[in-house]
Amino acid sequence: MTRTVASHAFTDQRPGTSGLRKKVAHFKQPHYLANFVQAIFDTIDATGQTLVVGGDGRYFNTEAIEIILRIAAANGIGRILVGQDGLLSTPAVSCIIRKHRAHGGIVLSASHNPGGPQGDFGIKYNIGNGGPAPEKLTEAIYARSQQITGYRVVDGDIPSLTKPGKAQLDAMQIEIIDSVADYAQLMQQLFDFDRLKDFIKTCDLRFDAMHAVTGPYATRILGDLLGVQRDWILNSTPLPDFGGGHPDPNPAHAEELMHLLWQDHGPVFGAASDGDGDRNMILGHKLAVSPSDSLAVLAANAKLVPGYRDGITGIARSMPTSQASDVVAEALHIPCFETPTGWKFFGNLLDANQVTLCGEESYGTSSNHVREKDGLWAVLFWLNLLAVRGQTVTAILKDHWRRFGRHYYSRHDYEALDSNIANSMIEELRRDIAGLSGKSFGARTIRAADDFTYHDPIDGSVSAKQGVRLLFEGGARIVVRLSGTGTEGATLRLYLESYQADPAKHDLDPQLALADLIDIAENVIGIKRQSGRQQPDVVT
Ligand code: VG1
Ligand code: CO
Repeated sequence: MTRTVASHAFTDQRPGTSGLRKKVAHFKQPHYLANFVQAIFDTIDATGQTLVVGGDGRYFNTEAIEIILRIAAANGIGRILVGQDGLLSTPAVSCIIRKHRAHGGIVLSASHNPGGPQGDFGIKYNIGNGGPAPEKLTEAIYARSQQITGYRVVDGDIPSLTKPGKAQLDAMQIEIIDSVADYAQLMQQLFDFDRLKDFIKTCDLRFDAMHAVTGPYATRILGDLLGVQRDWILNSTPLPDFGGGHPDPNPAHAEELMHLLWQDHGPVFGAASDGDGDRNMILGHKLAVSPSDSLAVLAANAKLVPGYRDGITGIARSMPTSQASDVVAEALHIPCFETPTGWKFFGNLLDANQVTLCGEESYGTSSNHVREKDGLWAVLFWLNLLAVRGQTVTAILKDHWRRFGRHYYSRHDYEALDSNIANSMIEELRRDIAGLSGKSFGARTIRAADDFTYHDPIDGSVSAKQGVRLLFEGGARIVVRLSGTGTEGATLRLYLESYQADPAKHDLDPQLALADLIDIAENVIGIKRQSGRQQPDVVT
């Protein structure tokens, strides 16, 4: 039976970089999640259609799925595919939407943010191409959420999600599906699994699932299909609080893996994935690959991997991501696009076949096989490259730098700043932009400065205020923007990049190579001066 529950609008339901993210306690307020879900259904019109639903298994995942199922049934959704145990990685949702021609899907995740009762929760709508809803749609959902006065629900038994099978909720069919099968099949189409199996017998490696959603995927694909030893797949059981950790695969948060790779006779390959399985970190022995470099290396070597044997049509990177991939695109005579931060901006370019590979500096890389970034895909891509080239990660990276030059790169995050201070810092910088070009600081001269505006070449939409850029002669850059995924105060991200062509200077610590830019950033923006912070919270 369908009934309507009266509620009132919440003013803070505008999705950020990747969906709506708030503290768990905020999401658990009566009607908060239900309102947003009703706003999605009011906006998309999926009556009689198929949707996909799953999450990264964090605290509140199962309760949220139950709420979504009740509202979906009451809104006339025909069929819902739900991941077993409520689990689906973000790239798997994308894969399943595409394969089963679903109308769209709902991803429950706050990605790399910590989970548990005190942690974060999130919800995101993906469209029929498998990718995050574009801004036009997220804005429409937000607008609807501001007018909502109630939502519809169906009462009745919700099936247990622990086993694959079919059930009914009112007129809606619920299909509980194997969370891994479709995704694993796609990976087998893209990579040379026979070769990988042989290679893996010879390779000392570790994969860290960080107690997040990639556990079951890594166990099936790396373990069962490729023969990686079980104890080399670390933290493979998804936990509602990610074992108390921060499921962000970077050198700062993947401490256990870093420790193993930095041992004298440690493994030669290491990788990790985030809460929802869309990020990846790649490590060699005592070496962390910068995500921007990773995109460039994959692009330069794509033809060695079966799924990309015919070459790539183009590359897209988010604006703050280093220009390492631009240099590769130039050498390959293919276009390179610069988009705002967030995977939703890659969808149009991928759908129009303008690009094959996409990447972000925030440990995100993927291709046209789905419309999300894809952690395990990047790991398999690297392993396939190592197998074909018969070289270590370190050798491949150094060879890449010799050929294309090195883009030293780093991101400094200042977390949970007072929002007023952070906003006024950015506003002040915007006011100063006009006067900055032509200014010199030591050996560096600012060639141009602006606040990045993106003109989508496919649908003509315009996204302004995407980050302040200081562009220096010779290609160095300083970029500053505020995060759109945080849930506490404001997080300010400072991105630093400097190009070095000379191979004799390719072995510096990035913080040293970027030291003068770091000083210039402080001089111009004054983050430390204005926030009172002595240093960034996270350096990657
Ligand atoms: C961050 C990253 C961005 C990424 C987004 C979602 O956004 O910088 O590159 O797309 O997280 O990643 P922001 O606005 O905080 O800088 V995930 O793995 O949350 O889906
Ligand atoms: Co993520």
